Amino acid sequence: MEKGEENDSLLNRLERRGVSRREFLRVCSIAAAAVGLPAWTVARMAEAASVKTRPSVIWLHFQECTGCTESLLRTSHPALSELLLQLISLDYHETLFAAAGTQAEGALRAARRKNSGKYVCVIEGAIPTKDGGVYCKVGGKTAIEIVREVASDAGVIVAIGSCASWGGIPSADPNPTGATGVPHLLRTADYAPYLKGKTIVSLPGCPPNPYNFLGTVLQYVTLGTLPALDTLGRPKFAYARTIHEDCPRRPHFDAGRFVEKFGDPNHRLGYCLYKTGCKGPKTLASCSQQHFVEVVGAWPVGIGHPCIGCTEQSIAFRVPLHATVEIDRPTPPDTFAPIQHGHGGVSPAAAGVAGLVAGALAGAGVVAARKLGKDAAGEKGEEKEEEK
Ligand code: FSX
Ligand code: SF4
Ligand code: F3S
Repeated sequence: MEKGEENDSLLNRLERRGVSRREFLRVCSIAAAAVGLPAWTVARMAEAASVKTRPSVIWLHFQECTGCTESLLRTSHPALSELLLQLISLDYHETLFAAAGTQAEGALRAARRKNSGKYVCVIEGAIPTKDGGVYCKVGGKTAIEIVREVASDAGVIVAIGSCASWGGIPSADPNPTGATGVPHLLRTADYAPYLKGKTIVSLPGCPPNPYNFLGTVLQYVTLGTLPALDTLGRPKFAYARTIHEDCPRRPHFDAGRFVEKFGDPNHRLGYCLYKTGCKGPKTLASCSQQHFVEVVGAWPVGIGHPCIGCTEQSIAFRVPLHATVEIDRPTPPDTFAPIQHGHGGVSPAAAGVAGLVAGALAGAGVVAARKLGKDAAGEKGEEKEEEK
């Protein structure tokens, strides 16, 4: 933001940069559609943009890799991340701040004072609790102290990424620093008084899909409400369905077409990655519907690697990457998502029909179980027959 612009509305600031109201509304429409907000919220975004006050956001970093911030800034449609940064007043963010040292600490104090009780406190990274929390200090204070202070004055708290949501990589066994997530820390007896009944929104993922943050913030800015949350504080719009339910490779799963090992012909054909350890059937996340950085296919399964269940505390960094998980609900859906192009081989229609026929004839649960138990050689021969 340029000097002197702090008190001007977003629309005025954009207009000075040559961005018309029409263009702004177009970007708002894309953003609203991407995160599942109704079309009428676009008008609310325009209203929010024409007022001078924007919600203050204080963004803290602890034990993490900064991938959450990086993925948010790497949206290939720059207008989306720009829109987000323009709709909020990012008053403190160690990665994006030009200021450092006492100047940065002063900015944090000032933002807390000015917006006490109202600001959004975003926390990225896990919090080490062992040995008094000495394993992560910023400006001479432990992460525990900083969370306690900043969270106690916040209006709402957002734990972004798996590290902040439940501990993530830093909490992997043997968890030498006693790393834990924000909800767990702030709900333990010693720290619960600082929470003062505030809502904690959790956006797990390593990194989380940027749209989950974008959708949460857009709703907060435009409607003044938070999205519906599940019992773990995760927005239902992004964490109510498993990866497996909407996976473009699902027709292959239902038809019993599996990659047996990385680089085999089935891998090149884009078959299902279940046998190479895909955790999609046990992972609640929206990646299979909402790919990253607006690039079609930019998500783990889309580039040929199994989902490692990075949103799930009981799976990520605990269950070996390529170990298979049990299938809870093997029954196929009535309709199939299109198979991704670019992997060659099976046409979307052919694989979809194969899945439907198999499901209709014997029930895909039976088919999948049968296929899962088959040896690779026999299965390949059968699939060749099916493709003819
Ligand atoms: Fe990294 Fe964020 Fe993973 Fe953690 O993401 S992408 S280690 S969830 O806190 O920066
Ligand atoms: Fe997709 Fe993985 Fe499910 Fe296969 S097991 S359909 S790759 S989510
Ligand atoms: Fe994570 Fe699986 Fe999505 S590994 S990024 S939840 S596909």
